[in-house]
Order: sequence, then C-alpha cells, then structure tokens
Amino acid sequence: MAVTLKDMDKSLAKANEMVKNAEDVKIYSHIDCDGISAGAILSSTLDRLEIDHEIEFITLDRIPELKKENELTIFSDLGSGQNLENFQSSQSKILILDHHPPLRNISGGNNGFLEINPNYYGIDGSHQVSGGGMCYLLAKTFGFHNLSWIGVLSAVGDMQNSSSGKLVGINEGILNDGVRKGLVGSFNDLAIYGRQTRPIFVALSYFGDVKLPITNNRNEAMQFLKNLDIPIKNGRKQRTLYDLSQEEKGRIFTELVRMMSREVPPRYVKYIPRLVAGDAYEFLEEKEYSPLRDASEFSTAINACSRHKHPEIALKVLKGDRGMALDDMEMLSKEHRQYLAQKMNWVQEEDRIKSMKNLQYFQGNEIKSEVIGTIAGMILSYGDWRKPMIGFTQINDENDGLKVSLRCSRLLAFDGIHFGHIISKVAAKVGGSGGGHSVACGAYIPGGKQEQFLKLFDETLNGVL
Ligand SMILES: [Mn+2]
Repeated sequence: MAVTLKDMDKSLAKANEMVKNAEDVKIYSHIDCDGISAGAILSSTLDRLEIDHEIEFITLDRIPELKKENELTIFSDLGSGQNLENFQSSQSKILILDHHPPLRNISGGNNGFLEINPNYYGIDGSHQVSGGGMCYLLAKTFGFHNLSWIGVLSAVGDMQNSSSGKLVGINEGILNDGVRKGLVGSFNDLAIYGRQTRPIFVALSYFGDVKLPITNNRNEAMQFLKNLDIPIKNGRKQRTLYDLSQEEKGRIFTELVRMMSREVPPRYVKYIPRLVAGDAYEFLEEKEYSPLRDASEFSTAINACSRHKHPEIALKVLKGDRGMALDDMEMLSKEHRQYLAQKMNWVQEEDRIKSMKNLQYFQGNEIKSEVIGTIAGMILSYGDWRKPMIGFTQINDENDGLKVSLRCSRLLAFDGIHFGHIISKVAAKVGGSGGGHSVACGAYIPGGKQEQFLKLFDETLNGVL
C-alpha cells in the first residue's frame, strides 16, 4: 500500500507524544539558515511546553563524534543523510526531522527511533518543505501556529522558492498559516535583493544572473531609474524597493525584461520574466526598513551569524530578542559585508578568475571556507554568466582537503541543468563528496585534486551547456 500524507501526520502525532513525554532533550540542528530556523522553532516549542533542552548547531562532519547524553535527541535539518548507528544502539530516544534525501527506509517509530522525512511520503524535500518546515509541522501539532513565520523564513533561506519564484506544496500551507495569523505578507514583486534596506539604485546594481550595463555600476543604475522617471529620493531619504509604487515597479520590470532579452540567446528569453519577478514575503510584526522585515534579507542576516560561527545570536533573534541580540546580529552583518568586500577586491585585483571551455574558477585560499560560496556568487556577476563559477579554498588549517563551491545563473537551471547532481558525481570521482541545489552547490575534495576535478567537471559539461 502506498504511503500518503496521512501517514506523515500519524508520524507527527507519534513525534508529539515523544516530545511531550520527554524531560530532558538535546537538539542538534544544521548550522545554516534553515537549520537555525528549525532549531528556533523546536526550542520555542519546548519552551512553551516547559521542557528542559539544550541546542547545538553543527556541521555535518561533526555527527560521528556526537555522544548521546539525553533522554531524547532531536536532529533537525540533518540526520537523514548520515549514518547514526552509534546513536541508534543507545538508550536515548531519537527523533529526526529532516528533508534531505534519506539513507534509511521509512521507520515505524518503534524502539524509540522515529525519522520523519517528506521524501518517504512522495514529497520533494528541495522545493516543497524545508527542515524548518518539518519542525513547524511538529509545532503545529501542539497548536503553535504562530511559529509559522519561521517556517516561511527557513524555506526562503533554503532557496526552496528559487525555481518557481514562489512557495509551493507544504511550504505554501505554512505560508498560509502565517498569513492567517497576520504575521506574514505575501505578494508578487520585483526579484531584487535588498527590498527594505538598500537604496533602489544600489539594489539594482547588484541585480545579477545576466550581466547588464547596470550590473556593478551604480551610476548606470541611477541613470536607468532617471530614464524611467523614477525618483531615487523621497525628500532626503533614499528610496528602497519597498517605497516604489506598483506602477513604478511595472516600468522597471518591463525595462529589465527588455534589456535582458537582448543579452541572452533566444532559447533563454522565455525564462526572463521569472528572473525579474517572484513572490516576496514580509514579516508584518517587524519594523519597516529593518533587515528582519523581508524574508530574503532576514535569511542573509542569519547566514552572517552562522558563517561567522555565532548561530546563538540568530537563535535569540528568532526567539524574539529585539534588543542586544539584534544589535549583535547587525554588527555581524556589517562585518560580514566588509569581509566580503575585502575578499572580492582580493580576487579581482590579481585577476584570479580563470576560464576553461565550460566553466570559470578561482583559487580562493585567502577566503574562509564558510563564505567561499557567497564570494563565488558575487564574482559570477563579473564573469561570464553562461558558465558556472567555481571557487576553491582550504577546508581549515588542520585539513589539507579543499572546499569547492559553485554558483551559476538561474537561467542555466531553468534550462534543465542541475549542478548539485553534477558536482556530486564529479566529486565522487576524485574521492570527495558533494551535492546541493541546481544553482548553488558544493563539495569537499582531497587536497591536490583540484586540477583533476576541474578537468573532469569541464569534460562533463561538454554538450550540456
Ligand atoms: Mn535544509
């Protein structure tokens, strides 16, 4: 008999029992935007149930060394793809709430081991529900619908809306809970990053995917707005995307679509509107012009915390601290931006971007492994959008292995390429491992394997790009 969504509800009901009856809980969650949001939902849920708990945000490679010390251990946004045999043999009960492709078969939740993963129920875990979304489904069994906004944030942070431009499947249900609670606003808007906090001409200058005259050029972006008769100031205040009227946004939309259509081969033209507009999500209880008001900007702020190893700050903000934790988060965001700008200069000043037939890459050994992907994405707008951009850096000082990160224009993904699958295969061939999204993915490979990796990757793309 086929398993259905109803079966997932049954598993969630079992999870509810497990949690309700626990007195001492440990949560391990992934240290990224989705994982930290997932942890915040679980921690808020346990707070409300008055259950003692600890929470720790980890990278996947830490899992083998974890010790079971608590009555109930919850793994969120990780666990499904990892071997947990050491853990399973223990007395401690285990609950996994993950959305990544599972290694194990569906479990009945007996012997104190329960793994809930949408993939068991025919639900795609990369577009329809995030790790935070799975945790919200559990919170919902306790009636905590007002945590739904964090479920929306985790989906956006996990780029679950990237291919269709909106939240679909279970994500859409979570969004609707947030809208009904008056916590989330959802509307179609220009897909330009920095809705609340960036002056519109600055936001436009970062508009990527296809290189335009306005890309990385604020003067051109100002001229672009002037030509469209759109003022950049409101009195003395710089206007943000949030300040523009629907009619002004319409003019920008039409002009961007026209400009981009001129730059791309005909087969890509049909995808252009999807690059320029999409659904945006706004957290209605946050202050206007705050980075927390817009879901994309909030997820960047969380990433700034996690990439600089301060997930606890993001956790506090997610759990409601709008005082000191928010100040700390803003400080980290600022440091993060400065760090990125400095490393961008470093890559560019020496012409470190190299080109091969089907790809471009840079050796980023000065760059922290946590941000090599972010830099690859930023560098892409200075390179050739038709090819993926791959960055390499050392994993850390003790390990001579390499972290590899790839970013590409969404146009390539719309056209059917999934770099997450490709990088996973190529990394395996050189003795590494990798995976991820179609447009943003990464791998770990042994030291000294960079040349071989690049050669294989380039060959794999023959006839594909
Ligand atoms: Mn996730």
